Amino acid sequence: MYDPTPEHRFTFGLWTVGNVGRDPFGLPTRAALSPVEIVEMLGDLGAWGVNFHDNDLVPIDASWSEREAIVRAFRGALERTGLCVPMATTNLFGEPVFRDGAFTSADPDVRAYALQKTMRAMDLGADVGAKTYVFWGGREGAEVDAAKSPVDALKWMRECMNFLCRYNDDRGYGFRFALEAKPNEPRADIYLPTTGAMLAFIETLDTPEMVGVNPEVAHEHMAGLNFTHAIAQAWDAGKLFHIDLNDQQPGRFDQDLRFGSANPKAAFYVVKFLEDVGYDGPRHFDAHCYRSEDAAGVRDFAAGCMRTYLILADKARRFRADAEIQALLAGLGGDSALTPVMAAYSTESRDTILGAKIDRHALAQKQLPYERLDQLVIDLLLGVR
Ligand code: GLT
Ligand code: MN
Ligand code: MN
Repeated sequence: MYDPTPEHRFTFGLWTVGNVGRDPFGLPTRAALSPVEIVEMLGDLGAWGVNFHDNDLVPIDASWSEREAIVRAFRGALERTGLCVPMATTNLFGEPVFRDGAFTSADPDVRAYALQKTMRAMDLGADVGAKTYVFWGGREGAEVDAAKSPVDALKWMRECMNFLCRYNDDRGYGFRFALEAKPNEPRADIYLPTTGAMLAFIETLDTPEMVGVNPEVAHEHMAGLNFTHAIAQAWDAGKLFHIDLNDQQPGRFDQDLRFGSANPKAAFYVVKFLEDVGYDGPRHFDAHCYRSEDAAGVRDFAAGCMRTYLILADKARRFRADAEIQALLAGLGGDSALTPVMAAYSTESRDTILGAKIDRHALAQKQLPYERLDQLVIDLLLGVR
C-alpha cells in the first residue's frame, strides 16, 4: 500500500540521491554514483522521474562529443528503466565566476555568461524531454548592501528572465519556468527570499504566464513560514508549477532532510493540500541522505521519502473519511443571509451590510472546537485512530 509506483510521480534530482556527504566542514563520506547508476536505482525503487542541473550530467568543460556520449548513455538508462526527465535546471552557483551572483551580478559579462550557460542547459533539458525549467538563484544575493542596489539587482534579474522566456519561445521548447526562493545560504541574504516575493516578481515580467514557482519546504521553514500557506497562495495564483519536498528544523542551516522526518505534522498538511486540490505535477524530493550513510543508506533515504508521502496521503484520505472530523468541520463557518450580499459590491449590498444587526458578543461565544479537532489529527497521525 505504501509502495511507490511511477503513477505517484515521485522524482529526485541527480544531486539529491547523488549527494556524497560533503559539507562545509567535511569531505565526502561515500562514493559518487554515476547518473546511469542513479537512474537505475530510482527505477528500481519505483520513482517516476529524475531531474538534473546541467553539470550534474555533463561536466562543465566537456566537449560536444563527450556531451553526446553522456546523453546517449543517460537516455539508454531512461529507456531501460522507463524513467522520464520532468525538470531540468542550471547550476548558477558552484563556479567561482558566480561568487557575487549570476543574473544579479553587477558585471554584465557575468550576466551574459549566466545567460549563455542557461540557454545551453535549456538545450540539454529539452534534448531529454524536460517540461519544467527551474531557477534557483543560490548566489543572487548579498553580504554587503553598500556594493549593489537591490533595485538594480531586480532589474538585471528581470532582464535575464525576459531574455530566457524569449529564448524558450524562439526555440519552441515550451518549458514552464519555475522560480525557487530561499531566504539565505549560501548568501547572507538572497533576493526574492520567499515564494510570496517570487509570485509578486513574476507579475513584473513580460510574459508572466510562462513563469511560476518551485517552492521548497526547507526554504520556507528556514524563514519561519508556513509552507502549506505558501503553496496554497501559489496554487491559487495558478503558479504551482513544481515542488521541492524535504524537511527542515527551524532556525538552522539548510538541512534538506528526508521528507517528513523533522515535522511530520507540517508534512501531513503539505500532502493533504496537494492531494485535496489534485496537484498533478511531479512530487520532487530535494533532500539529502544523512552523511553517516553509505550507498545502501541512500536507497533507504530515497525509499523513505516516498513511503512517508504515501503514508501521509493515506492519512489525508482517512481525514476526509472520518465522520467525527467532518462533523466538526461542518460546524465551522458555513453560510448566513449576508453571504451572498458580501459576494459583490453594489449600493444595495453596501446598505444591507451597513444596516445589518450583527451581534458581536454572540459571535464571540460560538464554539470553535479546535482542541478536539487538532487532537483527532494527532490521533490519526500517531496511528491510534
Ligand atoms: C541546490 C538547492 C536546491 C535547489 C537545487 C536546484 S540545487 O541543491 O539547495 O534547493 O532546488 O538548483
Ligand atoms: Mn530546492
Ligand atoms: Mn534546500
